[in-house]
Amino acid sequence: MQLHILTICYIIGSVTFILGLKMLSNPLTARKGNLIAAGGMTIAILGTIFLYETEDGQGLHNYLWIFSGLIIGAVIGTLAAKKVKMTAMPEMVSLFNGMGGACAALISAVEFDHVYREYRLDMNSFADVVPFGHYFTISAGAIIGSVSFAGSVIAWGKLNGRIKDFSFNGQHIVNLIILGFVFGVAGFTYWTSSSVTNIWFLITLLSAFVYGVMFVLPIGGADMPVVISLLNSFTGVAAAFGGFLYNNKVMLTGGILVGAAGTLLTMLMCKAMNRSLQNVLIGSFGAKNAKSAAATTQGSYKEISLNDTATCLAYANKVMIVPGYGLAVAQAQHICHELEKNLEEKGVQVFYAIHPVAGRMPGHMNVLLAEADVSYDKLLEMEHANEEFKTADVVLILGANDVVNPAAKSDPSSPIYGMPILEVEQAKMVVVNKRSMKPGYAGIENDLFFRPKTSMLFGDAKKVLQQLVNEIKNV
Ligand code: TAP
Repeated sequence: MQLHILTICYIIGSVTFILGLKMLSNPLTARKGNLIAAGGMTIAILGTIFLYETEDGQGLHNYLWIFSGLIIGAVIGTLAAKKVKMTAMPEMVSLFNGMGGACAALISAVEFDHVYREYRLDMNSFADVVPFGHYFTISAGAIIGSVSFAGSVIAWGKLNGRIKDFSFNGQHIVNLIILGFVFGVAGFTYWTSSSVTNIWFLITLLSAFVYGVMFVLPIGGADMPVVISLLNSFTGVAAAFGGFLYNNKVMLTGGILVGAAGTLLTMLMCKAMNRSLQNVLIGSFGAKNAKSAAATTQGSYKEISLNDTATCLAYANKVMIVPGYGLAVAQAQHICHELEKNLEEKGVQVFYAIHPVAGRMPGHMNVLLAEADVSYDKLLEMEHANEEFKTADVVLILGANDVVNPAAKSDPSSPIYGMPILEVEQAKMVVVNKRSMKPGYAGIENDLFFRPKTSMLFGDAKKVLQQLVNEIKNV
């Protein structure tokens, strides 16, 4: 009977994950979707804690450990989520993803220890007593989980600027050797009759960790979005292996959903960057190229005053706003929405052009603008936006840089070469708001700022937008 109720809990969990994921695809339903999936997850966790029985009819009894872990985790997670600044959200998401990978690796390590003790692996070889399928599930969860954990920690450091891109000649060969070593030791652990199989397993875990670090370190320029999505899918797959190990259906469903969603996102990000996955992982992007591209741009730029910008905006028929990472840094989404409403009151059509990798996490600009209640209909995806620019009078770029950099189309030496960009120059006039002439995430100069159609409006996006709103009221 207990088992049947637990199965129902798992079905509820699985269904709510699918519903939640579906609802997450639209900002209007995303919050509710998140809550529904979290509710389903809570039911599945509580069901497991109170209703799970082993084959010999034993339930879980170590409640002190379980609830201590749950409470500590819940307190840290809640405080971190409440305290985090919106701008630090991408790095926190990366860290949380890494924690998922670490959990999956730990589950595999615990199961390894379980098998090790049960079958006295200090005296027997794994291959003699455990089917290969079971060992494969344990080691795959351990390896993928460790890679995901290590890679996500490096991604976290890169997103908050603490870790710089690092690459050296032949790094990809070194990485392949490390990967070969990981698989080699994992295989050796299964077949060896060594009395220290557990040490070999530990070496597998550690070398997978080193591979995770080495695999993400060299990826620079603007290719991080692809890697972040790939790490998401790794965590999902590692969790699914955990589900297999414990025959836990809800963990399996959750892992498969995250793995599949992460894989789809990786493919979408590759498409957005116009790269193949292989190109991102073993291509030669990074700081070296960034520097050579940075040195090439020359010339002078022209500035525009607040007053002139306000006049151009107020008398335009159609204005396209291009939000970027700087808008999130300035937390200027609310005042941006106010500017949009003021312009519309004056009969100006306003749209937002959304680049798929603008900001620092997938869907960053959508989330940011949804927070300020910007209508979803106003958000145009890149292809649609590139059509609309042709009929726009003014393009107002707010804290975006790489996603409008023409070098992506014209400079084969640029680390962002090949990435589709928002083609803002098709509009009659381009106004760029940023604080200085400093480059964006890819670390390269932007020739757009020096082009005849472009005018620079320097200042923090929030302050500039506030002043623009005031000026427009008087136009
Ligand atoms: P970026 O190219 O990073 O440019 C942002 C610009 O905002 C900077 O040039 C900065 O110039 C300006 N800025 C910063 N704070 C500001 C403020 N308070 N007010 C006004 N401007 C401000 O951003 P993007 O165009 O959105 O491109 C995103 C980049 O990040 C791409 O290279 C992408 O590949 C990468 N990336 C994306 C992701 C995901 S998943 N989306 C993940 C990792 C990396 P100043 O300092 O001069 O103000």
